[in-house]
Amino acid sequence: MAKYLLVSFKTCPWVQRAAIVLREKNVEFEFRHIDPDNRPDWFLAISPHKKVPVLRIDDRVSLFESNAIAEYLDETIPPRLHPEDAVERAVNRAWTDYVPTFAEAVTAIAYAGSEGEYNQAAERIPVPFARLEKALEKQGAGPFFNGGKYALVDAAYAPFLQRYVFLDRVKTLGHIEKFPRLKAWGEALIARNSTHSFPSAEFEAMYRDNLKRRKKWLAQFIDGSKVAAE
Ligand SMILES: N[C@@H](CCC(=O)N[C@@H](CS)C(=O)NCC(=O)O)C(=O)O
Repeated sequence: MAKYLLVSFKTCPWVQRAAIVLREKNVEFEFRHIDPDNRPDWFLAISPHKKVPVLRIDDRVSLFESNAIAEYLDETIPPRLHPEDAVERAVNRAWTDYVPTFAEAVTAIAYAGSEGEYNQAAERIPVPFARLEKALEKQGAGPFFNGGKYALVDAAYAPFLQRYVFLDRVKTLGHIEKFPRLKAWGEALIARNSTHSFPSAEFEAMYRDNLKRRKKWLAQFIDGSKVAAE
């Protein structure tokens, strides 16, 4: 088995996606967390966009972009997480391409500078939620995107469904309750061990600390908000 090093910022959702795929495949890897504000030279030398994740393989090759990393791992290490059927696989890839749009819609509230901007951003969240809810009609009884079998597309959405829950606990949004399939999918992904790089409560606390440090409008609600679940 090759030697894998995953270079990370602790709370990066795109790193989390790559880590999920490694864990789903039971691959041993070194998880190296670096400081976003003080990126070491060895990292700058192997990361073309200076971003995480980077997956370094056998101290020889460096892969970047979480989707490319996930696809590479799926092509090289069993079990295959993409569906066997080519049409189903294409549909999964299409919805995976939608992740950045979904991610931006869910997390924009964390970057809003005023109440007005926050409300505007919050109002946009149901748009991608409704689209995913419709896509999930094909999942049957679930609990995953394609039904019973966990797939690469699940790994791509898990970090952002988790962040919605974190943000909803800081200041109630109440959107996901209107999309029962999406809600159940998110719960199944959050319940899955592979989703977690850190103990849940510790990770949520880290996420909240980041929000506080960012000093945007939402930050004022952190101390009084519901305590993270164990
Ligand atoms: N499209 C990239 C996004 C990666 C990304 O945005 N990573 C963030 C951390 S979560 C980063 O490294 N930001 C540093 C920067 O923009 O300079 C992927 O999927 O890997």
